[in-house]
Amino acid sequence: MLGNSWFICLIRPIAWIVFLFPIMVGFYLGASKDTSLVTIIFGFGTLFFVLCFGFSVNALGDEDVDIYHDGRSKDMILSRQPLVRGDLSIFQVKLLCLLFLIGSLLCALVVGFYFILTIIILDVIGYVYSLEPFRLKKRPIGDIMCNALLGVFFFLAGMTLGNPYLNPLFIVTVFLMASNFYIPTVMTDYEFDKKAGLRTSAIVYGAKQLSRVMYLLTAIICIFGVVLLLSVPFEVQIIALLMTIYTPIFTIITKKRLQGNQLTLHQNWILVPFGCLMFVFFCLALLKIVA
Ligand code: GPP
Ligand code: MG
Repeated sequence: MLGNSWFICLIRPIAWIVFLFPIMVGFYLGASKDTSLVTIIFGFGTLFFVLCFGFSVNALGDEDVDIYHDGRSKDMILSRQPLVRGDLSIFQVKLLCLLFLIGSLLCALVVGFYFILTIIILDVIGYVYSLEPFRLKKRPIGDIMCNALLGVFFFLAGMTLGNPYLNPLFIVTVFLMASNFYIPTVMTDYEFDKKAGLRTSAIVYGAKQLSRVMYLLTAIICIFGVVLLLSVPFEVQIIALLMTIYTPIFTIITKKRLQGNQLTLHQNWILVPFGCLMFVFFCLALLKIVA
């Protein structure tokens, strides 16, 4: 069955939704009549390889943690990853990672300079987040920073497929939003990461501190959202409005589902809204291109 194939379990396309959302928002903002079909095909081809690379190196680095996972709050039961089950050897996964990396760089060459730059940065963050000697996912703050930067650079990658709209306040808001949406995912991993002996932000600071950070981030995001609503073009206002409405809802739900240091939050609180919105923004981008 496709859903259980080793390839799908390695690359985890359902989990990509988290990153496809900022990509589509960026793609929508940058899209214009000048965006060519070749750019779209090679641009999305590149992003496919980057996502394959990021998730494969993550599987490579996380074998020690994934072995404990039972499916909670994730797109799949991670203990069924091909490396954990022995369907693939470490050498085979390393080889696939190398192919994905080369694929991402070659496809990006067709698109343009700024796009290549964002892709190199994304590949580097994917590597340092998951693999030793860096493995920033096991360092407090490092885990949040990497994911927040992934959110920003996936957004910029989507946008550099067309004409970049570089509003510093908007980019900072994307960064803060990505941080706010990542924090609960590190809280849901608390039990497995602790068993594996990792020192993530959730383990070092505890859920109470991180919830306070989420409240602070939410307040700042809402303030910036209102400033953006009052100062940016209509197409950016739509995004600012969505950010300002959904961020506090998400933060309150997270707080309600917290018991001690363990958060039980269904993955669909992120995957469903992000999945629907990414589809809407993709369609809106195509409309801008063909209209
Ligand atoms: C999942 O991380 C993987 C990533 C955030 C890396 C993606 C990188 C790219 C360049 C696409 P995780 O280990 O925190 O979560 P999980 O436990 O789901 O593997
Ligand atoms: Mg992992």
